[in-house]
Amino acid sequence: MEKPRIALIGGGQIGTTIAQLVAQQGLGHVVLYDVVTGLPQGKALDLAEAAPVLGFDLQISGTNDMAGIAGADMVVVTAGIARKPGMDRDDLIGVNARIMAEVARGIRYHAPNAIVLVISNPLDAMVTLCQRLTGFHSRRVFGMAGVLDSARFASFIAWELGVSVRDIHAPVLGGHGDTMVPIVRFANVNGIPVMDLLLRKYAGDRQKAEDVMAALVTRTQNAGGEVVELLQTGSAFVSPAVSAVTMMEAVLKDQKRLLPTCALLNGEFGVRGYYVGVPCILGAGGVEQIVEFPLNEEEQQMFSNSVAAVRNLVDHLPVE
Ligand code: TXD
Repeated sequence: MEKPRIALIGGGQIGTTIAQLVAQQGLGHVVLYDVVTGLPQGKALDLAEAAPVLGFDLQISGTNDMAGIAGADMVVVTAGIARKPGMDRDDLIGVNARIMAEVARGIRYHAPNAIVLVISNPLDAMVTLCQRLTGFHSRRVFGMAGVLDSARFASFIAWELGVSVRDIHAPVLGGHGDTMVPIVRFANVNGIPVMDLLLRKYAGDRQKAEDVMAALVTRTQNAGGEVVELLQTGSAFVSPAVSAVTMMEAVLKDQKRLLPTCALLNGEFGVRGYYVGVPCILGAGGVEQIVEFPLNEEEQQMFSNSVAAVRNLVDHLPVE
């Protein structure tokens, strides 16, 4: 069966890492597009020459002409600037909105049937702009953030409890910013609530367990900035890339995965007309279902606060 054609818009840190993962996993043929002359071509050639060692028979190409993405089945957008120390994701909106305007029009023209995964920050606003300007049905345009944020939450829990990351589920919903909503109630280690394991670790000291969990939540909300401060030259790219490829695989292999996804809500969770991170079933049709569940009072407060932050950003988008 013919492999799908995957177009990566943006051949930077994340785009290049995604290209390598896609090739290694044999997910599909790759075309890397970037505006920097020679960059996508050089990165594609380098990856293509790794094929005999990595053992993939795929077409890997690079282009500075957006016509090169013609006929893509899936488009992944990482085009845009990344944060530097001291910057908030929202500080990127001016530059990245103008880039997204150009990119979205190119996708609409060259890949009108593609499913589009947006990664560029500020994520909730960029995916909104991409969907508006492509005019694609919202189930075909969605964003990656929650899988990454949940991975970070799970990592911090694993390191605190001294258990394998493979046994942890720790969903994070809401906007991809400091107001993101780790769902503590659902955080578990193979079904055992994390809070119960913290109480066990701290000999029943509930206040200590709650303080530790609060610190894990805060670290999750600030995890992107923590990497930016250490790197000084850009933001995280391996964990975002692997998170994106998980979502891509769910679509390309029609896996019906239930994953946190930045999706356009149409009344779900009491929100209409905004892209927010919520549980979704991802399959060949893209966002095939939005999975609503009742939030408790604290979760509802945090979720509403996060939606308000998204709304404030989206309602002030500089580009229509
Ligand atoms: O969870 C998430 N969604 C976030 C996303 C996690 C981490 C990083 N997040 C954001 O992804 C980050 O804040 C940036 O906005 C994007 C891409 O991050 P990356 O680290 O890959 O940035 P780079 O290395 O600067 O790469 C961006 C590339 C670069 O090569 C530019 O030349 C290119 O984008 N670029 C363009 N490509 C195509 N078309 C246009 N117009 C364009 N403008 C710049």
